[in-house]
Amino acid sequence: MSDLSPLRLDDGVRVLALTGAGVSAESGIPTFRDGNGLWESHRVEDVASPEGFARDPSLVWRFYSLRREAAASCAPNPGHRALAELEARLGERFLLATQNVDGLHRAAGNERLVEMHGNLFTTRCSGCDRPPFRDESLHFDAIPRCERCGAMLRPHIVWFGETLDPADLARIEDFIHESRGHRLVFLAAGTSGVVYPAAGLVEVCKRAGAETVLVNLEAPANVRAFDRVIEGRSGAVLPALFG
Ligand code: BJW
Ligand code: ZN
Repeated sequence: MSDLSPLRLDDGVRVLALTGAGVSAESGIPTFRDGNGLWESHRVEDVASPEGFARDPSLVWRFYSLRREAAASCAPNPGHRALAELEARLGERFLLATQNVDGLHRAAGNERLVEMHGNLFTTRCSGCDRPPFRDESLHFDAIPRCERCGAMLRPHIVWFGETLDPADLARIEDFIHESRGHRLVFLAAGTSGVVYPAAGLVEVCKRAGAETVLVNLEAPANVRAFDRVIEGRSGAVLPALFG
């Protein structure tokens, strides 16, 4: 049994949290790499990449429409709520970087939030620079088109091989940089540590002098970079950790 003693959250501590699919698993949203990691026999890379979209945009829209439909009926779990409470407690000494696109952290109340891989309920145009917009619509038949330029619309998601928004990365880097001279805790939860640049944040934080803590069901790829590893469900461990 892992040590569940609470994190020392003394005055001045800063916390950078990184979450992955495991944190939403207890809300009923499937993870990417547990099980066989396939969706209807397609590899994730084939439906979540620019090449996949160019090859078969209707398949990609079907994948994201099913995900929109499923996520719309899910609610935050105690792991999400614990992170929202931690933000309420620490204010600007807290930042949450999530790889999840389901919007559940915002639904739980987190506002100091960077959605590194985009958002499931946001769409953008693949042809013009019209700003991304909130969109809950489902597309199982026709591929949606931009009203302004006629090009295909696409989910506002960071696919494999695409770069993350530089402003999002800068916000995370600035938070780490501003933590110099303070106690910094890097807390990762529910992520397999294989997708970069998120998987590299633990090393960046260590170089900045952070204590590194991991909450995960099983040891992920980058487990050795963590000072403290708590194996367990985030919905049970996170509330205990901030107790
Ligand atoms: C629980 C639990 C419970 C279960 N409680 N735990 C450096 C080295 C090698 C490769 C690269 C590199 N830098 C960049 C790359 C290329 C690539 C990459 O990382 N590839 C690797 C796979 C090798 N990265 C990119 O392409 C990124 N772009 C980029 O870096 O641009 C510059 C560049 C381009 C090209 C080359 C080089 C540089 C973009 C990555 C975007 C990823 N997008 C996806 C899909 C879209 C989102 C969507 O449709 O929803 O995002 S991939 C998919 O994986 C998704 C996730 O956000 C992401 C991470 O997965 P996550 O969250 O870790 O989930 P799982 O399922 O893997 O793990 C869940 C974990 O939870 C498990 O460990 C469970 O045990 C645990 N768990 N229940 C606690 N209750
Ligand atoms: Zn357009």
